[in-house]
Amino acid sequence: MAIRINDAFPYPYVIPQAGSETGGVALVIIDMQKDFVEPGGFGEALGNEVTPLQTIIPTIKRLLDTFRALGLPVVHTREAHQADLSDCPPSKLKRGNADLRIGDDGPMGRILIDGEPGNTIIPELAPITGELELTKPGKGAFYQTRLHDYLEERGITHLVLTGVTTEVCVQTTMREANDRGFECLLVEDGTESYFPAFKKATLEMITAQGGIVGWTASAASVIAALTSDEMKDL
Ligand code: C5J
Repeated sequence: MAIRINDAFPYPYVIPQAGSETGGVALVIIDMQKDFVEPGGFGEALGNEVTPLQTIIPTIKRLLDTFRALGLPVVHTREAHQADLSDCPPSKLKRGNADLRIGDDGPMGRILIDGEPGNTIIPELAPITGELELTKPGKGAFYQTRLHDYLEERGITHLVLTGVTTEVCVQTTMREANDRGFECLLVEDGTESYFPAFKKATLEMITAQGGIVGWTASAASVIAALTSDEMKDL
């Protein structure tokens, strides 16, 4: 049974046979980890005001609840490095002039290191059993991860993307996914940036030229389409 988001931009977004073995949709939640969303983490160390990122938490939670209720796959990512930093290229380690760098001790443990308190997903959106929680050393969720195999094994063709930050890890992931043949929709009110102008520009550039990278829609539109009567029959 197809689902259709009629008011997606730049034109309706259709997921054929959602929930079946031959097609399907997954929710991807990018990097909703304390490092970026809470004070004392990497985001703040880079000089950003982090509270604007917290405004999307209830919206993502509504999407998460919907996907969970329908038994649809959910993928959570964390930008994370191994404790010995062997997966962090020197270019990334040295970039910028922040007081705290990747691997340094911060108020929430070592910055951007897997297993540290700051590297955990915020409790409101914490993964549950059966959901994929991926660590990724890059901005994109496909780089040096098993995400592509995971999606292919489950016949997932369509991705609904959320998370932070819009123009960095979210956009990189959407572009990687697009190049791999996935049909991607970015949830307009389910993603946020430290820079409002960058969020706006990202939404515009991915949907320009007939959806050169993909679609956007509001969380309400996605939820309404997923919970329509057709979907309830699945
Ligand atoms: C950044 C991310 N902004 N998750 N990471 O460095 O977007």
